[in-house]
Amino acid sequence: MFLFLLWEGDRERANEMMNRFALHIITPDLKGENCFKEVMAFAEIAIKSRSSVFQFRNKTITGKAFYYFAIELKKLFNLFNNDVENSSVLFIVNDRADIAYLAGADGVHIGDGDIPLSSVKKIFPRLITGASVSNPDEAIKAEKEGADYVGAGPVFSTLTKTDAGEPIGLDMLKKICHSVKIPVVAIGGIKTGNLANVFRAGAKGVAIITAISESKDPLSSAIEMRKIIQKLSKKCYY
Ligand code: TZP
Ligand code: MG
Repeated sequence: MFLFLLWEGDRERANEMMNRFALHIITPDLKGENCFKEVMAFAEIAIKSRSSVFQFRNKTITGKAFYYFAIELKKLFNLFNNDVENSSVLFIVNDRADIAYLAGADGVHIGDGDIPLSSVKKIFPRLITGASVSNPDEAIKAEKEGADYVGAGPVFSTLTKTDAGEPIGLDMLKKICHSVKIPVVAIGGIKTGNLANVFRAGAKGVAIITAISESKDPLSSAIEMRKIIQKLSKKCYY
């Protein structure tokens, strides 16, 4: 009986982990006068599709605008997360740990050009911290320095991040997944058609921009992705 309860507990924890990082919806580099509305619409898609993570990313607006958008996004997530039992969307800010902290976001996602992971963890220990990696060495280093998850990519070719380098491919993704215990989230060129291969390689989640931003019906696309991922993740765990 005790053993059974233990196993049930493990399964619940595995499920929780799986859902926590399973589907990240990331904003594209929106700009112009409708930018704010479009960012909020993206957040609503993450909420309505019951995605796990909404990541606010924008390389084009000022730090001040980024800060104010993050504050407004936090208000939206507060409203939603107070409303819904047992389900919430993690709010993660790209690049800026300071803004993530000031806005009260759940976490920050950092890459090579940002405040180093070890400093983020020291100064902002409360923030869930993700780090971008493209090989096992980087993933192992990020795990040692306290990353909660790594974003691995670009797995496939993408037009979104022109400086992302050559696609790492599924074999490298698999190596990264084997190299660390923290969840690996695949990014770059992820579509409904390659989800199965990505999860088979060991990813615990995916992060998407184009699959939503270029969709004719972004909400339906996000829901479809989430449903496929739910099925795939179950296959991986049971
Ligand atoms: N990092 C690697 S690829 C990428 C980022 C932020 C962009 C997302 O890719 P896509 O193909 O638009 O979903
Ligand atoms: Mg960055």
